[in-house]
Amino acid sequence: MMEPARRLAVTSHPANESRARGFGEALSLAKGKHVLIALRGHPDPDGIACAIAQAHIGQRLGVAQTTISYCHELSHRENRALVKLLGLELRKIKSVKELGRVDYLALVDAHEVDTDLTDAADLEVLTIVDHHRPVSPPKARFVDMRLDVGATATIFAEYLQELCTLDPDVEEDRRIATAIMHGLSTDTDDFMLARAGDFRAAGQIIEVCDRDLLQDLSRRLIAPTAMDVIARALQAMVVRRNFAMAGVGFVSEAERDTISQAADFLVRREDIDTCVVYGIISDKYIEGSLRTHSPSVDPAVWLEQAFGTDEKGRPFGGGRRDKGGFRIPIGFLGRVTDRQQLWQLVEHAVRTALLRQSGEEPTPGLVMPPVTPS
Ligand SMILES: [Mn+2]
Repeated sequence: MMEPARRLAVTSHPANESRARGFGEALSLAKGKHVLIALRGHPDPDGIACAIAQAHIGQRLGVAQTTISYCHELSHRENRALVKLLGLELRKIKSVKELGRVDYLALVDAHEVDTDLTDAADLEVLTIVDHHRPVSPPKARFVDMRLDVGATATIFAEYLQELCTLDPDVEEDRRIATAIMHGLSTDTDDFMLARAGDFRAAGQIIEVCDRDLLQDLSRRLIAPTAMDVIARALQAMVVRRNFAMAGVGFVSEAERDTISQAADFLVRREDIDTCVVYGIISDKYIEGSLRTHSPSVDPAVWLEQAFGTDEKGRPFGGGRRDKGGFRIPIGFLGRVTDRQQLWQLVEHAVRTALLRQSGEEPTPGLVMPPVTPS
């Protein structure tokens, strides 16, 4: 019993110290050089936080310049808020050549260069720090891949601890700590999925965080388009016992994830445990999201029972634990020019399927609230 207790008191393990040292040694190779941290995909808080932590450590170790780049849209509202609140300068590039001379590449929260970033092939990858399972063996001077952490930010919290301890009295240090904490909490679903190492890292970093800024960052912003879809969902919502459903009409491809955001919102209603929000995406598909707290609803099974399978036997829907989604092509019907009529057809079919599945017989005269096609 004594052994675990004693181990808990130790804040850094020898193995971690040497990994931090290895990382520091690799960065020292770039003394006086220009390092490009190329974020992969749509940058998320974990990747962004790790990039600024690496830039900070690099600066301490004599790296002349660190550029943080990305090549896909900074899509999520929260990520734009993060960049804005932290006053970050991220460069959106398609080719490394846009940056002039770059000496080394570095990857954080990823182990491969984004396939959409061109002219990166000739550059040496200096460091790779990531927590995703590698598809191919990562190649770099220094590699730290850990599958037992919930966020790459956890690894950087350790590096910071070993290589340049953050000072709560320095504004810049507080911003970095706050970003790391935010990356940690978003990647671990607010610590629900966090592992021991993530909690240790959070414990180390919390005293340096700017609590006000952290609160601003975690205030989940809602895009106007999402709010609009949520409003439509509220207006159209039909509640039957503990089940709610809402058809939101036409939604563009770019705004498809507003449907799941609306479902996230509706399921919080006190008197229900399961909800489905659906709409027509780009006149091509009926798409919907299911959210449930019910112990008896398995989203994948529930959706398959409601909507069945396509001609190849693949279910239209899938899911896990407390969420699911479905997508049904509307094919030829998409050509209907009267959108109001098309929506009514879809609305009727989906409602009938959902009510049957939720154990209710559809009422013939079910009111269909008007839905403004967007
Ligand atoms: Mn991550």
